[in-house]
Amino acid sequence: MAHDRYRTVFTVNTADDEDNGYCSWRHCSLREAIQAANALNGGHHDDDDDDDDDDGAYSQYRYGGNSYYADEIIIKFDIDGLDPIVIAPTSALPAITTSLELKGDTASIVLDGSEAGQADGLLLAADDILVRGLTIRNFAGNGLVINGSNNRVEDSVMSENGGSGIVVLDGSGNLFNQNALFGNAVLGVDLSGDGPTANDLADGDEGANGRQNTATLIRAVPMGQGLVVEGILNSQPTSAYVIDLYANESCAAGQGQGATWLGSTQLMTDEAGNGSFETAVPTELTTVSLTALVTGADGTSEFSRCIQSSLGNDAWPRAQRLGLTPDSVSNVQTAEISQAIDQLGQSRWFKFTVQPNSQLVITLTDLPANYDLTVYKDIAAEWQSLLTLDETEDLVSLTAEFAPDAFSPDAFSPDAFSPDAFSPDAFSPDAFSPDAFSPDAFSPDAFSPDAFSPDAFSPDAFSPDAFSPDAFSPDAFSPDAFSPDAFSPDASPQTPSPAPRCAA
Ligand SMILES: [Ca+2]
Ligand SMILES: [Ca+2]
Ligand SMILES: [Ca+2]
Repeated sequence: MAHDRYRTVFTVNTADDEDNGYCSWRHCSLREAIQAANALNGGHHDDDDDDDDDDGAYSQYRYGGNSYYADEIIIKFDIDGLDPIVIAPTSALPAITTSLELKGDTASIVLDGSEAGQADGLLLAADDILVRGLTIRNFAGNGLVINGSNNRVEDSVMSENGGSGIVVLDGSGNLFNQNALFGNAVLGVDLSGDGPTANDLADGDEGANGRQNTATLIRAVPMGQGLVVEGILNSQPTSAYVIDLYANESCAAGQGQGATWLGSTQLMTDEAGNGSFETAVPTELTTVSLTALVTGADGTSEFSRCIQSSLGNDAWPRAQRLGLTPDSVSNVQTAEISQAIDQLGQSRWFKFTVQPNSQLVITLTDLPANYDLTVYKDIAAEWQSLLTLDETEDLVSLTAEFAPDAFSPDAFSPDAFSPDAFSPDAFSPDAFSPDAFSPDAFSPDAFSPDAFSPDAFSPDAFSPDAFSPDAFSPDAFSPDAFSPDAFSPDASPQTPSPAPRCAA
C-alpha cells in the first residue's frame, strides 16, 4: 500500500527518570520516549489494511494508550531552564530497538550514570539509529553500546565511563564522526568488546565493524598554525578510507582516545591494501598527543596508538639545531630541550656547534628505560665514509639503520658479482678459515631476538629519508666497496641495535 511518510516526534520535556507509561506533552522522560519509540515500531508487521502485506516500518504505536503510525521517529529534547540539562537515570535505560534519531543538539543534554548502578549509558540494539549531540558520562559500564548495523554517533561526548566510550558488539557500517571520547577507563572505541583489536594484513577479518584496521601515525610536526601529520594504513585493497585526527592532552600507554577532533583526510589503498597520508590540521596546542580513527565501508575503527607532536627530528637529515647559550661566569654554554620518545625504535637527532678542545656534557633526564646515546663529530662525514666504504673499520659503524641496505637488490646487482669481485683470491682457503666462522663469531648473543626485535626494524628506522637514492647510488656499491679487503676475516659480525642519536 502506498502511503505518505509519517514522522513521529517524541519530545523529552523533563529531566526526571519517571516512567508512568505515557510520553505526553504533560510529562515525557527520556525513558518514556525510548519506550514509546520502541513500541511504535514493533518491527515489520501487517498494518491491518486487510491486504495482508508487510508495509515495512509502517507500524503501530500503542505505548501510553495512543495509536498511530510512523516511518520516521525522532526523539528530541525541550526542557526549560537548565543548561546543561542533566538526566541521571536511576537504572539502565531501555535499549533502543528501532531505527530513530536521538538528537540532543538543540541544548546541552547530559546523560549522567552516577545513579544508574551497573549500567551502560545507551544501548543501540537496531539498525540505522542516529545519535547526535549527547554527552554520556559517569556510567559504571560503557558509554554507548551498539548491537546493530549502519548506526551513527556524531558530535557527542563519551567521557569518564567505567568501560569504554563506544563498544560495537556486533554489526557493521557503524560510523563515529567528530565525537569527543576521553577519560573512559578502557578504550575510546572498542570493536567486539574485547579490548584492543590487533590489525591484520589487508584487513580481511570480520566481526564488529569488520574489525576495521587502525592507522599508524608516523609523525606530527608543528607548522604554522597547526600540525602536519603523516601516517600509514594497511586495510582492504583498492578501497577508500577517511582518517579523522584527534588531539588529547596526554596519552596513556597503548591505544589512545580522542578528546578533540582536529580534521580529516582521505586516502585510497593500493592493491596490497597500503595507503599513506600527509595532512595539515589546525590546532593551537604546540604539544599534543594525536590519535586517529579510520572509517571505511565496514565502519569506523578503534583509535590508533597515539603519538606526541614533535620537531620531526627522527632522522639525521632532520636533526634539530640547538642554540647554545653562553654563561659569562662559568664559560659554559648550555642548551636544554624536552622531547618525547613515544615509539619503539624511535630516535631523536640534534646538532650543535662545539669549540675545539672543549668538553661536551650531555645529561638525559626523565627516562623510563635505558636509551642509547651516540655522538657524531660530523655526521655528514660519517655518512660519506659509509657510502664509500673504503676502510674496513667503516663496516664496524654499520647499525640496524644501514645494514639492511647492504642486502638490497642493488647491492646484489650483476655488477656487484662481476668476475673481478669474485676472484680466486677472494675465496682463498684463508678467507674461509675455521677462525673466520668460529662459534664466537656466530654466538647466540650476536643473533639474539633482541638484536632482531621489531623495534630494530620500526617504520622510523626505515623511513624514506634513511634510504634516499643518494645512499644507494652506484658509487656506494662499486666493485671497490666489495673488494676482498672489505670482507676479510677481520671484519666482525654486526649486532644491529636501534639508537637515539646526537650529532655534533
Ligand atoms: Ca576490540
Ligand atoms: Ca582488521
Ligand atoms: Ca576487516
